Amino acid sequence: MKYNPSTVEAKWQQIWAEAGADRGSEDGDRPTFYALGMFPYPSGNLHMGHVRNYTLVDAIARCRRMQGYRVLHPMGWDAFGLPAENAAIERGIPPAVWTHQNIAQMRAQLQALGLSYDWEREVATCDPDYYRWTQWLFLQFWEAGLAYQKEATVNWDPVDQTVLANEQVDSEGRSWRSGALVEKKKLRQWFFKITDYAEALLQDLGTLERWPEKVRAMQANWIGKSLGAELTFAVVGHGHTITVFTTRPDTLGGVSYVVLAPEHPLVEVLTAPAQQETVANFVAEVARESERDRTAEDRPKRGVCLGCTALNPLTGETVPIWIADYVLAEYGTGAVMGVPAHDVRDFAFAQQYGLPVRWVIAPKTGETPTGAYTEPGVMVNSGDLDGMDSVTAKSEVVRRAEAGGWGQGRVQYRLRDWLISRQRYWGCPIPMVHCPNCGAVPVPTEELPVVLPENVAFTGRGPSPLSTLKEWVEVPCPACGTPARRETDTMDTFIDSSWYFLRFADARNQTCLWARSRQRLAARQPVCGGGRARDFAFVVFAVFHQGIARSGAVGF
Ligand code: ANZ
Ligand code: ZN
Repeated sequence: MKYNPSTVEAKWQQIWAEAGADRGSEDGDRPTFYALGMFPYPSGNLHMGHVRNYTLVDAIARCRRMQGYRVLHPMGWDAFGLPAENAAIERGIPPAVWTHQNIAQMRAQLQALGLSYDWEREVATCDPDYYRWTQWLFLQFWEAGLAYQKEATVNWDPVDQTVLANEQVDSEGRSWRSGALVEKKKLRQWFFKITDYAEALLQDLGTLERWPEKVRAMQANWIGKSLGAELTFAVVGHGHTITVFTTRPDTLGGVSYVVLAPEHPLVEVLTAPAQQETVANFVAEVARESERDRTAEDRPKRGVCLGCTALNPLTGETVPIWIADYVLAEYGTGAVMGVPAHDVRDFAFAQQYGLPVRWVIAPKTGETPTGAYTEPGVMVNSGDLDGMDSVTAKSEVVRRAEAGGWGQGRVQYRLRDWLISRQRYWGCPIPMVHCPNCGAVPVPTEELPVVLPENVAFTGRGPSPLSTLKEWVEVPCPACGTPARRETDTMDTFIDSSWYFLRFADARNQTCLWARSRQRLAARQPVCGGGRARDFAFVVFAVFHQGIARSGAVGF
């Protein structure tokens, strides 16, 4: 007999489907197992990477079933995102239509492969039934003070008058569509306050059993905990002070200059009249550079001096104040004490601009360093600290700073709050309304979902089609009834995909995100009903953990 896969396999797949062979069973005392493969973006067709990945998970799921486990093996779609908008612009197909066509196509392909999914639990993040709970999560965060707005820099296309995603800016800094040089512009954006969880996330990396060490190390670096100090330098002849963040208070005696980020609020105030033009030009130039370029190791560091000086709180010496591209506004205090003798970047900067280099830590081997010496050693050229071990000197300088009122010890995390606003159409609407009287007002949970309108005109130019859709945007304020405007930003798609593994456990629940009774299936804490605060903390934790894991994994 000839083996004809398309008839034999189709026949048995049909029989398995009718028998519910792959359904995640919810009763019985058998042990549970959750076989979760990362759900795909519905780009159109499966590729071999999908086949490889999903076949592996399927083999595990089948093996566990044979071993007697009740297995949860779901599949769904990470269905919001930019490619659907691009397809709409290029081919004139609405993003929703394009996405659903792709889902149908890829589902059929997965089914033809005979993968043992429980299709009754299928979810797509672009379905109101799913994103209603994404919005619900947002409102929980808002209530808990974990969702907030602040100004942040976006890529602005001055020709199309639109915000661009990083992927829409080419390597020369031009817009993919208009070709215009992309500008940086400040807009009010929504953030999740994940930094509140920095320490907890870091501590809990230790509980991830059997995770590869390199993955845990990557996550730890992403959180980037630094122990250091904030030290204050008085500006000579001004009432102002500059506070720097340093991980090396032991090198305070070796400071040759103080350097601010070009965006630092004191730059304008401190610049000497003679330097004003040079400084303004430099600030404008740096504003056009990306953070990656600014911090690249192999690139010359550039800066200009402001024409004023600061007082070293330890030695009483005065040092010049500069601004430089390698100092970032958002990290630490946006100001650095420059110690060329012990920091590689500062050394390069000092070489470039002829600033002095003074070693205050000597290697214990007795050698004389020629470049930046970054290891611990023995204190030299530091007055009464001389001879002290540099590690001891670190805490001694902090102690003196605290006693003298010119500084204090501080923990700094590299992790930043999560910028979740996207000025895009094809995403989960942020369920907020802006009222002229009340400010930002949450949409009441009973009114969720805030449905994304699907009949929109798509040109790819100008602002997001959402913001021009009058009948959608104009709503009464939920609190006072005054005419108000819906938030037109949508959420970063990483939020949609940060919690889907929870929804699979209870995919059809209409009254909550995930009910307590499904606890055993997913073998985790529930998030519905009483004990909200604690449950909620968990979701935040889970959501953020995933969010960070993923953003770390793709390296941004
Ligand atoms: C003086 C110093 C001397 C430093 C020395 C290092 C070595 P991590 O470990 O990543 O936290 N820094 C602080 N704020 C900065 C900013 N906004 N932009 C760029 N650099 C900044 O790095 C902390 C060190 O990075 C700080 O310690 C500061 O340089 C620099 F021998 O202060 B250090
Ligand atoms: Zn109002």
